Order: sequence, then C-alpha cells, then structure tokens
Amino acid sequence: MASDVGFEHVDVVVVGAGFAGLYAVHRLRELGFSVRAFEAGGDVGGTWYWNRYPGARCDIESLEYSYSFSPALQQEWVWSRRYPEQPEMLRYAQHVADRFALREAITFGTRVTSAEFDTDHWAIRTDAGHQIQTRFCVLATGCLSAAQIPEIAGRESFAGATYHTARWPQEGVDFAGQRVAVIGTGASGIQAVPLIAEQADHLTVFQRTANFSVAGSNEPLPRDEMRERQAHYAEFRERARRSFGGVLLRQNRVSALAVSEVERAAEFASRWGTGGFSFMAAFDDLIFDPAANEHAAEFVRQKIRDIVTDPATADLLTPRDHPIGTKRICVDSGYYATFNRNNVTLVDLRATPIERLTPGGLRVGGQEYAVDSIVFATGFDAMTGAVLRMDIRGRDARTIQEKWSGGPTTYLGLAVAGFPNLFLIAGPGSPSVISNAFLSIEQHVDWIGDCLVMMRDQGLATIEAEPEAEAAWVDHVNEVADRTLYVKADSWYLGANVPGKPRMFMPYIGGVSRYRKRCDAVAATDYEGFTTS
Ligand code: N01
Repeated sequence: MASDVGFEHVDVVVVGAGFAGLYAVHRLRELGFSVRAFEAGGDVGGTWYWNRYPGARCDIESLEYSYSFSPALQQEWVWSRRYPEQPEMLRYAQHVADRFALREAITFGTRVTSAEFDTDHWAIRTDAGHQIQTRFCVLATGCLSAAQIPEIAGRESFAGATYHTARWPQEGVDFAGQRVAVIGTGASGIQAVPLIAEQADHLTVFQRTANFSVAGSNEPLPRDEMRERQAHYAEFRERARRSFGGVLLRQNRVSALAVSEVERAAEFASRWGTGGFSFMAAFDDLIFDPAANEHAAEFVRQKIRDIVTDPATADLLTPRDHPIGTKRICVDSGYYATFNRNNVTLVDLRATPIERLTPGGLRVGGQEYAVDSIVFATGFDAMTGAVLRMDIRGRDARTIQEKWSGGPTTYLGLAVAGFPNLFLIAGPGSPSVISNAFLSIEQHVDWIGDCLVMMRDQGLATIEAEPEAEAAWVDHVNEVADRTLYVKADSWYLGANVPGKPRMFMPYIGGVSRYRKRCDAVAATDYEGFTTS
C-alpha cells in the first residue's frame, strides 16, 4: 500500500477527527496552516461515532454541549432533546464536517501508528503506509477512546457474540429472544441495561462495583427554549467559560452541614426531580467534606431502596465503597427500576469474580450462567490509553511510554517536556473529562492556534515545555485533587480500572475558569515555562 502514498510535508498533523480534531482542523486551516488529519473510524465524530450502544446519550444538556466558535452554526443547528442522543451527536459532527469542508483534510479508516521527532519536525506513519513530515503534531485522540476488555480466562472459547459498548456495530444489534450478559455498571452499562432488558429474553447484569446514578428525563427540547438560547448564546457561553466545570449548573453556595435535615432533604429531592449532574451542585461541599457527601450518598441509597422491590437486589445495587460523585456520577433512564423486571438478574462480582468464559457463557462462583451474547461495558484505558497505544518518540528517541511510566506528566495538559512541537487536546493535567468537553476543546485549540501564529510571526522552529514547569504543574494538579474526595475512589480518573496503570489523578480539578486564566497568563508572558528556538 505504501507505493501509492508518497512523502508529504505539512505544517500540522492532527490525530483524530472527533470534536477536538474537527475544530483543530478548522481553526488551524483558518489561520493559514496546512493541515492533514487521520482518523481510525470510518467517519467523523470520535466518541459519538463509536459508542452506538442502545441508550447512548450525553449527560450534559444539548444547549451547552456544542461548539461556540461559529455564531452562524449556533443559529442554524436546532437540538431536538434536552440530552443529545448518540445519533443526533453524530449528525452534528457530520454537519460541522460538511459545513466547514473539513473532510477534505481527513483520511478515514487510518490509524497513526508512530510519531518520531527529529530536530524540528515530526515523522508520522500510519497503518496504511502514509509517511508525513510535519512541523507540529496535535493529538486529538480522545480521553475515552481506548476501549478496555478485561483479561478473562477462556475469553476466546465463548461461542456466542461479544460486543464492547464503545465498538458497537454500525448496523445495531437485535437481542430479541436472546439471553444476554452485560458486564460492567459504569455510565455505559447503566444507559444500556434498561434498553437491552426490554429487548432480550433474559438479561444478567454482572456488577463489580455498585454505582450512583441520578435519573435524567430526556424530554424533547421545547422550541422556545432553543430560540431563547440562540438569542443569547454568546452570553451563556461566556458565563460557562467563567464557571467551574463549563456547565451552567444551579450551584448552591451553602454547605450541606449548615442547614437542617428537613432543608437538606428538600434540596436533594428538588435536585433529584430536576435530574442529572445538578444533583451534585445541591450543596457547596459535597465533593470536599466526607460528612456532607455522606448525606447526598444516603439520599440516593434510600432512593435505590425505594425503587427496587427485592431487598437483596436493592442491597447489592447500593454503593458503599466510594463517596458519591467521585466516580463520575451516572445519568440514567430507569436503571434501578429495570431490576424489578422478571427477566433481569443481578450477579455480584465483588464476592466472586468471573472465573472464566465458557463456550456457553460465564462461570462465576462455581455457577454457570448460560448466555447467547456478552456485552462488555467495561470502559476505557482513559486519558492516556490512546496516546500510549502509539509509538511516540520525542527528543533523543525517548518514548512516551518511558516518559509516562510513573503516570502522565504534562505542562498544562497541553505539552510534554522532551516532546517539542507536540500538543495534546484535553490531555491529562487539564480540566478535560471533568469539564464540558466542547468548551475545553475550543480553549485548547484556540491556545494552540495562537501559539503557532506567534511562532510563525517570530520565525521560531520549536517550542517545548520545560521540565521544571511541567513538574510544578503536576504538583499543582495533585495538590488540587488532594483537597477533594475524588482521590478516595478507585476510578478511571486515577487509572484504577486498568491493571498495572500508575495511580495518579489525571484531570485538573481547579475549574475551567481558573485554568483558562493560567493558560492565558502563560501565553501573555512570552510562553513562560516553554523554551522556544
Ligand atoms: O466505563 P467505566 P463506562 N470484571 O469505567 C466494570 C463516559 N461516558 O464506559 O467499577 C468486572 O465507568 C467496572 O467495574 P469497577 C463517562 O465519563 C459518558 O461505563 O471497575 N467488571 C465498571 O462497572 C464515564 O464515566 C456517558 O469495579 C469490570 C465498568 O466495568 C466514562 O465514559 C455514557 C471489569 C466500567 O465502567 C466511562 O464509562 C457513557 C472486570 N474485569 C460513558 N473491568 C454519558 O455521557 C471493568 N469492569 C452519559
């Protein structure tokens, strides 16, 4: 295949054509750079291309989860539901790609396999034989894109069909008449379970950790609400940029411990009624104070006991091993109530893990569960997986695997010392997965664009994070995380879901507003913490 692909020289290679890659292609071309992007999937959309499992939808409201860079795009795109479902998100990505003629810069169905730095450029290679010399490389590889299937003995022996929620077949799956197993009860499992239960003959859910979930009703978005937002988009976007997570939640500034029991219960009940992430904004200290958090956790535990009729099942579904919100809280539609159906069984893997897969199903605690299909809702090697699956070599041919052997270290989540002219979008060390992805993506791409323009204007060839600046930033990221309860949970934020992955809180939890100010200040002070040449 290499024969029909010659050497190419461009200013920027963008890896990935999800929402980060799409905006990077658009913005950098707009600034006059030549850009080439590669995307492993067959089309644009990233997360929203791959995650087609039943029930897949966003847990941030559609009025907030979209691009702000184009006022015209904001005026022409009309969301149909309060929480965008996967097909609508994918249509939005496709619309953006067409509207801004982005596909012409993207090669689909092609993975970047290696990137090697030499003097002042990167040599990029793909699995289709492309070889490209580029001055800059932008990794828009996604934080939840490297799907994880656990090593389970006998996996190859299973004779039925297996699926991962993040690699769902394009044509969909019909589970009618089947006995189905779902392994995993994170956000993906919790969204898929109610729908699979409606279709399958019997569904067995294999749970290792009980999870907190808050219902989020997904009614159609009223046209007048959409029009109202369109009339004031600029103002809302600006408020989101100045918020903590990039989402305009109704944040109560009061401590959960400063109000009476009756007031506390009323606030939680009101938030439960609203649904979604707003629950964790019920009080100001839920993510900092264990006693405050426990009140919120107990409210949800009681809801589970109220909803689930079988006390033993309710007990198993009740999370007790982590503070609420420290594993990303789930937003569901009827998850707990699904366990009242007589075609749904819950199996506890905490007491007895899966021993092995067999040709006919799974064996747990000496018992055989016969199934026709297995759905792995087992998550991702988050934030670093997609980067570490490539062979990236920086200065002195040092690999990224070696550099990050103790955990991902970055300067501002944007750059890595020893890897000049390489940028991450929403990388570890930035608000990323703990924020509204669109807002954080746009902020990073705009910052990178400005940086490249500065380099062009000043005739600079390289920019590289300084090791001291990187170390200080990593300390700051850890210090901020250590003030929260997040570090108490075995979550994917800490890499705890991947055997052998160094434990390190990866996103920056100091808030998008504070983070943006810091990035702007670095740019304004002649890129303090970076060395240029
Ligand atoms: O993945 P997860 P996910 N044996 O890692 C279990 C975003 N997202 O795809 O908790 C048995 O959360 C694992 O158990 P445990 C969102 O940010 C958003 O669901 O490690 N079980 C867990 O239950 C989310 O947080 C949306 O003990 C095993 C599950 O598999 C992130 O993506 C929708 C196992 C994995 O849960 C990831 O969510 C979907 C094993 N060997 C996703 N290995 C929305 O916008 C793992 N598990 C709503």
